[in-house]
Amino acid sequence: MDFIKVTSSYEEHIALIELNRPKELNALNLQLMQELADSLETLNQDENVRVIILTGNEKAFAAGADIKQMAEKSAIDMLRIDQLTLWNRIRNNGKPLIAAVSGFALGGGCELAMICDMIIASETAKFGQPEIRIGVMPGGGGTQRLTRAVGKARAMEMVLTGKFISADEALSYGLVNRVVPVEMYLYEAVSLAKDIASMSPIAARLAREAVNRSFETHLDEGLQFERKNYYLTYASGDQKEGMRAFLEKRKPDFKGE
Ligand code: DAK
Repeated sequence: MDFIKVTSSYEEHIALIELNRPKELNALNLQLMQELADSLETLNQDENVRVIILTGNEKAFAAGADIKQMAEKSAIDMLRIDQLTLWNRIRNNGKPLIAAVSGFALGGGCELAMICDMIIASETAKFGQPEIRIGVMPGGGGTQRLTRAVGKARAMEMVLTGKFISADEALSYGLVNRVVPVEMYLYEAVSLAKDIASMSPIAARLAREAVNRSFETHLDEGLQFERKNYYLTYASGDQKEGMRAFLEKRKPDFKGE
C-alpha cells in the first residue's frame, strides 16, 4: 500500500490509518481511496480492533479529491469510474471511526472527515467545501452531512462561497468534537479512542449504529431501531459483566462476547 499507512495497537484495541500523499496535500486519488476502503474492511474483520483513527499530517488531512484525475473527465467517465461505490465501502465501516484533523480538510477531505463518527481538530484545521470555486459542487455527501451537522444557513454559505472555516468556527458550528493545540491532536484522538475501546465493543457497535440511524431516518423509525439494538445488548456477556461489575464496585472486563 502506497498512500495509506496502517498501524495497530492490539493491546489498546486501536488502529491508526494515515493518509500518506503529503506532496499533494493528501489529495484523494482513486488508488488512495481504494487502499482506504481495503484497509477499513480488513480492520473491520479484525476482532482485536475496536476503534479506528483516520488522520493525515499536520499540514493536511486531505485537500479534496484529486483534481488532476478529474479535470478532463466527462460526465459519463465519472459515472463509469463510479466513485460512489468506493465511498460507500468506506461509509459501510462498522466500527467507531475518529478523524484526527490538522490543516486542510477540504471538499472530499471534509466529506471524508464527516463520514467519521467524531472529529478531533488541531487549532490549525481548516474545513471547507470549495468545489464551487472549480465549477462543481460537493459529490461525496457534503451537501447532506454538512447541512445536518451545521444547519442549513451555515452549510449553504460554505457550499455556495467555498470559503474555509477555522477550527474554532467548526467547533462553534458543532462540526468537531474539540480543538486542541497542533502537537496534541493525535494524542487527543488516541485518548478518546482508548476511552471508547475500553467499553463493550458490542454495545459500542449497536449504539453507534443507532446514533447514525438518527441521521438517516425519521424519529419514529429511529427510536424503534434504537430500542431493537438496546434489547440486543442483553444478548451479550458484556452486558452482564458491565452491570455486575458496577454492582460489585469493580472495573468491568469486556470481552466482546
Ligand atoms: N487535487 C490535486 N492536487 C492537489 C489538490 C487536489 N484537490 N490540492 C492540492 N493539490 C496539490 C497542488 O496541485 C500542489 O501540487 P504541485 O503543484 O506542487 O504539483 C500541491 O498539492 C500543494 O498545493 P498548493 O501549492 O496549492 O498549496 P497551497 O498551500 O498554496 O494551497 C490549498 C493549499 C489546499 C488551499 C490549495 O491546494 C487548494 O485550493 N487545493 C484544492 C482544494 C479543492 O478545491 N478541493 C476540492 C476538490 S473537488 C465524489 C466524492 C468526492 C468528491 C467528488 C465526488 N463522489 C462519491 C461521486 C470530491 C470532490 C472534491 O474534493
